[in-house]
Formats: sequence, structure tokens, C-alpha cells
Amino acid sequence: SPSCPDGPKRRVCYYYDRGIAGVDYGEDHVMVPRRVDMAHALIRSYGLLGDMSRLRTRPATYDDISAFHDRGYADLLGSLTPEAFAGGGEAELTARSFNIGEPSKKEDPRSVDNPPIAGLWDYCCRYAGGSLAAARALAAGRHDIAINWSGGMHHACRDKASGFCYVNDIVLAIRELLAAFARVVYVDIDVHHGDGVETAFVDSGRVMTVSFHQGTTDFFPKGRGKLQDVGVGEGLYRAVNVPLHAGMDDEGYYGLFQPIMEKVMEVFQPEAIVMQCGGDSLSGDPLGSQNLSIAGHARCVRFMRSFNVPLLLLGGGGYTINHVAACWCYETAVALGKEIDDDIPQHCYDGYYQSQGYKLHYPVKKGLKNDNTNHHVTQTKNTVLRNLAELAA
Ligand code: V1S
Ligand code: CA
Ligand code: ZN
Repeated sequence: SPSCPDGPKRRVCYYYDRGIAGVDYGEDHVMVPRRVDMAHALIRSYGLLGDMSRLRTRPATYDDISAFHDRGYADLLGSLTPEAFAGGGEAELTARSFNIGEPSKKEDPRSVDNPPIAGLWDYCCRYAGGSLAAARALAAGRHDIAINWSGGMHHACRDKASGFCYVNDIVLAIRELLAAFARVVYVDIDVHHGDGVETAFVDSGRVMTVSFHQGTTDFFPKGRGKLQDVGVGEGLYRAVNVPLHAGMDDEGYYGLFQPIMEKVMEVFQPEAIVMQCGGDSLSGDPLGSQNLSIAGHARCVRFMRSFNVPLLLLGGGGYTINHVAACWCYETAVALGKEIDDDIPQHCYDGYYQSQGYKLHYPVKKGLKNDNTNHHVTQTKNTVLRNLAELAA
């Protein structure tokens, strides 16, 4: 079979749906679905589309979504419109009870986490449909790596929205993979804890969830992802949490990521990997305070790819849209085993990259304080490795 310098050539498939670009969380909202369109345009401008199969699929159905989500919640998602919500009455109350528009009326409507957006159901079905199709492509053995940058909505719960996430496409995709593979590892490098995914599989012996996240007091989702949260029942030691302080750099991050994921792969022997590549762990993100470069973020993707196990790459957070688009484009090249030029080609969104000198790799914050002491990092690593060793015993 054909090979590249780092092993066999990977068959990569890619999902992109232009119906997602126009979704609007609201003028002041930090979540901008257009960043996926920007990533796509960049990927196209580098000529990478020719190296991948394009996944054309149907949107997820009500049955697909209610395989995990509560039917009452799915019904609400399917019927809610901004007009019905604004009209008050039953629709508004029901939406608020599912954390859409927030439970409290006191909230400033411009800064609601989960607004009742126009085209909500269509949006959910499209990004979830992409992750499901990507999982099916891996399960059928047709591809080695599948990508959906519009997915990765890791906070959505069975019966409520949370953290800009309405439907948990990751849980749906993992369930699909479990029909074909005995064990699945989920690894989440978004700056937030992957709470919705961890909760869904916390007692499962077949899914191991690993989240690296900012774990400072009050950081969203508050109280989740503690080092001591290790799973329950059949899932004991199969939930891994790596909380970090602000200012983490590439070297410190990889110094944790590499040995932990190496051990995870050794003790759990997964048949498939799902990786949430949230771009809010990148330097300069307005919500996160980590200091990763695109190269540092992508190094984690490259490491997971090196195991040659079917790999599903998903998006997630990321609120400096030019940085996120550049990152996901570079990670698409990593998936393909290609090195791409640092100069951003001319394309429809190139003006967005002026602040980074039209280069893919923008500089991290020089002199930013790293609150992760060597002592703290070593202790965290040793605790996680000790827990994982329980599975090897
Ligand atoms: N941190 C943070 C943050 N910022 C916002 C926000 C900002 C502007 C808006 F117009 C609307 C919302 N919300 C939050 C967090 C949620 C973060 C979700 C991250 C999602 C992900 O990257 O992991 C994956 C896509 N929400 C909160 O902190 C909750 C509040 C406690 C404060 C904010 N208000 C709006 C709700 C309650
Ligand atoms: Ca995370
Ligand atoms: Zn996030």
C-alpha cells in the first residue's frame, strides 16, 4: 500500500456543509460558525480538497438525535423559533427549562450562552449528520481519518443545551463507532472540559474519555474535570482529567499530552480514536488563557495520528476566528501527512489574516506568565499515570 515518510498513507474523508456558515448566534456572541467556512476556504486555497474524499451526507434525523437525547428536548429543538421564543408563553418557558435562552430572565439577552437561534434544528442536524457520516466512514473501513470541523459540541447534555452546544454530535458519533469497534478513546484538547461526553460514558468500560482543560476556579463548566474525577463502575479509571492553569506553553502541554496519551493507548488498546480539536486552547483566545501555538496544538493531532488507529477529528471552541481557521487548515494538512507553506494563499477570506502577516503560524504571547509550575505539571502527570496503571494491573 502507498506510504508517506511517517508510515502508510492515510485515506482521509472530510465533511463540509455550507448551510452552517450562515448560522447566527447573535451579534455579540463569541461563537461564529462562519469560522468553519473560513477554514474550508483556506483548505481549498491550499489545494487540499483534492487529497481527500468529500463526505456528502443527509442531515441527522430526529431518530439519530433521540438515540442519545431526551425526546422532549429533541421535540423542543425541532419546534423552537426565535419568534415563538420572543412571543413569550409556553415556547419560551419550555426553551428556558432546557437551558435555551438561559433559565433566568435576569440574563442580558445579548450574552446568553445558548440563544434560540434561527434555523436551530437544521443547524444541529447538519453538524451532527457530519459527525455521524464521518463515524460511519471509519466504521466501514473506507477511510483511516475522518474530519468534521463543524462538530465537537462537547457540552450538550442528554436533556439540555450547554456552552453553545445543543446536540452532542460527539456522543452520537462514538455510539456509532461502538457498533463496529470494541473500544473507543475520546481525547479533548479544547480549553474547556468535555463534560457532556464524559458524563455520557462515565460508567462505560468501552469508552475512555480524556480531557485537557483550564481547571481554574469558576472556569466553565464550573466544578467539572477535576484530577480526581476518574469514572465510576465499569468506567473506573476510564475517565481522565488533566486540569491546567493559565499560560500553558507548547512544551509543557506536550510534556503532559505525549506520555499520558501513550499510556492511554497502551493500557486501553482502543480500536478507534475521536479527537475534539477545540481551538480555544490556542494563544490569544478571548475565553481561554493558554499559550499554545498552532504547531503545538497540531503536534497533539500528529501524535494521535501516529498510532494508525481509525481517527475522527472534530472542531469545538475557538473564538479568534482567523487563528481557528488557520489551525484547522493546518491540522487537515497534518491528517494528510502534508507540510503546507506558511504563506496564506490569496482567497476570499485572506483579509482576515492581515493581523498575522498573512502567515498561517502566528506568534504566541511572548513573556506571558505560565502559572503551571514544573512541580505542578510533574505531579499532575504522575497522578494520571498512576491511575492509568490501575488498568494495566
Ligand atoms: N468563559 C466564557 C463565556 N463567555 C460566554 C459568552 C460571551 C459572549 C456571549 F455573547 C455569550 C456567551 N459564555 C461563556 C461560558 C460558556 C463557554 C462555552 C465554551 C464552549 C466550548 O468552547 O467549550 C465548545 C464550543 N458560560 C459561562 O461562563 C456561564 C455564564 C456562566 C456566564 C455567561 N452567561 C452568558 C451565561 C452564564
Ligand atoms: Ca478539553
Ligand atoms: Zn471551549
